[in-house]
Amino acid sequence: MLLRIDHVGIACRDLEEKIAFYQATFGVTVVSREVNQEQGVKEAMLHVADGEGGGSYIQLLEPLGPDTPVGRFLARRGEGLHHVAYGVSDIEGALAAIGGTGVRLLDERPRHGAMGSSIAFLHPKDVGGVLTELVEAPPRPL
Ligand code: CMX
Ligand code: CO
Repeated sequence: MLLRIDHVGIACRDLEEKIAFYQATFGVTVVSREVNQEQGVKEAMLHVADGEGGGSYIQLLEPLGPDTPVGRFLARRGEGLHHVAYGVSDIEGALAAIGGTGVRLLDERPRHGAMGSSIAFLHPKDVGGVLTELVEAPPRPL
């Protein structure tokens, strides 16, 4: 069901500062910057590698305010690893299969993610304490 690790999501207070750190330290490049109002974040995707199902990225996340998922996370735990995202080829099928195992779905239907992807989250309490995201990449242009 899982194609690859699509990205790791990292919560930070200052997006530009963390982008500069990742570029200087790991030589990775920003391939997308977006504001996602629905998710309450300003974010950047930094490219790590390409795989068969699509790329792998570091997703840096700055909250748009304190009353957002990443804002609450920063207040409670401080900066650091926020979630792991796995690539899937059929996100609706994956949600149906995983929901059927009893894991709580935070999104019954996919939402809009970075770079035209479809995303959905699984409850961290049902995944051993790991906030888990599923990502279906957009269809490749012909
Ligand atoms: N990783 C692991 N555990 C987490 C967590 C995280 N990122 N965020 C919260 N938790 C834990 C809390 O510590 C809490 O545990 P305890 O009860 O033991 O203290 C428990 O989950 C419930 O937390 P809560 O009080 O309900 O916290 P929130 O109201 O912040 O909700 C969550 C948590 C996961 C339901 C919410 O953050 C959510 O819906 N996330 C999905 C959307 C999201 O994170 N969007 C931003 C990223 C967008 C992107 O990747 O594109
Ligand atoms: Co993510």
